[in-house]
Amino acid sequence: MSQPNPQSSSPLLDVRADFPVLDQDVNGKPLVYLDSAASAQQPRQVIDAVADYHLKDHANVHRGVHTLSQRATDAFEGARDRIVEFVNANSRKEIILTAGTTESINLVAQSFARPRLGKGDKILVTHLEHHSNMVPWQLVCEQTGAELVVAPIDDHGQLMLDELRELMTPDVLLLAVGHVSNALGTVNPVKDIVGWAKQQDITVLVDGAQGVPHMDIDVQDLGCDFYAFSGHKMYGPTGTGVLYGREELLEEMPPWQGGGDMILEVFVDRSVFNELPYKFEAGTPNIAGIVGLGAAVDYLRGIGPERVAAHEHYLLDYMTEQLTAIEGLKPIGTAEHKTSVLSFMLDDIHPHDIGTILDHEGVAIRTGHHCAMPVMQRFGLPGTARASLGVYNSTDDVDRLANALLTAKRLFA
Ligand code: 7TS
Repeated sequence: MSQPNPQSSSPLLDVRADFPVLDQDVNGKPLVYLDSAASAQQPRQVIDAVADYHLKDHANVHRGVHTLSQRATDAFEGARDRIVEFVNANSRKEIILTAGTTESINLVAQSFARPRLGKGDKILVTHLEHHSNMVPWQLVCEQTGAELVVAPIDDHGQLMLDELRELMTPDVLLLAVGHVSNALGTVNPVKDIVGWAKQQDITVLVDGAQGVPHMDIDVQDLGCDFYAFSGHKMYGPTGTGVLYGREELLEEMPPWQGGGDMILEVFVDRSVFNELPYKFEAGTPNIAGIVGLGAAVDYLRGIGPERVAAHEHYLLDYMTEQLTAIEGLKPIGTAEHKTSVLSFMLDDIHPHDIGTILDHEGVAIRTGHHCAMPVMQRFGLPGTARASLGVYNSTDDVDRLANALLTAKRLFA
């Protein structure tokens, strides 16, 4: 891995060379990738770990006595061990390997919430949520007759904490709250929020899809019951993810999918389920992907979450300064605590047109509703342009973005 220059006091990392995909021209210009909130690129270390697995070790896991199956199992379970340490879970029983944040949240909705919910009960979410932390709760409320309650946000895109606390009533079974808003970059004070919810005996799920890649996560310190995240936003492969759950709750929950691996014994009329965490991992998993996720954990820990955060905070400040200096550029989401995301409008140019012009300049950003339509509705917008940062970005990338936006302005003048 590239190391920082020890002489330099700049918090900026210099790891771009670890990411082979960034070494290319797009539309005749060197690629600037500012869409890591949608999916981060993978370092060579992750790509090599996946390739090595395919080249040398592939077999099914937990099934064979033969050497390859044992190697595959060791690699797969080794990734779980790394994740236990990475988020400071109590044990490997608390780390369920999934296909991503979306699957992790659906698991909790169907296995934890559904059996417990009925008419008169509530699920509490916020107006800041990604669809993945909204729709599964809508579905389970429809299935059970429970009510979905939505905590408001203010004009800066921050949770209105007094209102949120007032909504924490005894009939709320579970609060589902994002750690960081993917659409606006707002960092929520989840530790405080969990503390308030716990006073009311409310179970808390944190959607950490945008938390894990950007800061040190300690689930025991946060005190949450569930924490969900995706591999591909933390420099790992797509189709991988994690559900951390407190062991006591996971023990009580029924399996949510049936199949191989999640059982100890099967008779034609009944089954005995496997122990944690396997009870929630039916069928052959994404073994290669999870091996890559383990390598992504090593990669992030190799840099250090504090250094990742310092790099991204510095760059976000720089990007906010450079972009807000452009006449007609309006940032959307101006929370006091933000990380790695800048959503904006430019004059009255449609965000998709901005995205297209930027692509011609070799600059990749996301435009649209960012799978957070309620956030857009709150601001009365169909969508925004969104630049999001990762460990490989630099002030040069931000300068290229700013210049491309000036080009867009000229074209639409
Ligand atoms: N929660 C948050 C906060 C997210 O940002 C995303 C994906 C998800 C959940 C879903 O993750 P998945 O890996 O299961 O799909 N966010 C985005 C985004 O901002 N642009 O594209 C996907």
